[in-house]
Amino acid sequence: MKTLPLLLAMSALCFTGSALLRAADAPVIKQAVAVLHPTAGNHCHGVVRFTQDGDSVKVVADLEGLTPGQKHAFHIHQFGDCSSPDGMSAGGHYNPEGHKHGLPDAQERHAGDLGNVQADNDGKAHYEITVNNVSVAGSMNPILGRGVIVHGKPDDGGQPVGNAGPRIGCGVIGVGNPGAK
Ligand SMILES: [Cu+2]
Ligand SMILES: [Zn+2]
Repeated sequence: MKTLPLLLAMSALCFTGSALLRAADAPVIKQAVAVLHPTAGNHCHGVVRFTQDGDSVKVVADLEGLTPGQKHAFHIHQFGDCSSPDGMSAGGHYNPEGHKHGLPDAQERHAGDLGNVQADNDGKAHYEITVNNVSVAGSMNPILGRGVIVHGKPDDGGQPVGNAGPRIGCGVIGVGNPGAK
């Protein structure tokens, strides 16, 4: 009676095959979005989009309610938690690799260190940066579910977190809708 072992072997093969297929067919999340809302007493709001392109992530931010003519620190923070009125619930800078803080041109920096946005005279900012030290939802420093914070002051690159002052805007990074504009 050799049917049973054969059946077992066949079902094992089928199982392995379908598991492999499932891994290969799993939809890869390439777009993420964070909608920022002001923390208590502030006015910062806007939309930040993240797009995976190969090993890089392009970040495009459109923000309002900033201090006219001023730079504002712009970071990914550890937690996608904007529940506290001052934004402190988002935790520290997203830093899974245990680096020191830095501006984007520094070789050593936190994964979440996205530098500064520059507000125009109307308190609006458009900012684009492409980084290769995070992924949207890949194995390298995935950002999905983390927080985005805009600060009241510029990030000067100093330790430990850039002297960026209070948190004026907070958003959670979610799965983006590729069809949204
Ligand atoms: Cu920050
Ligand atoms: Zn940092």
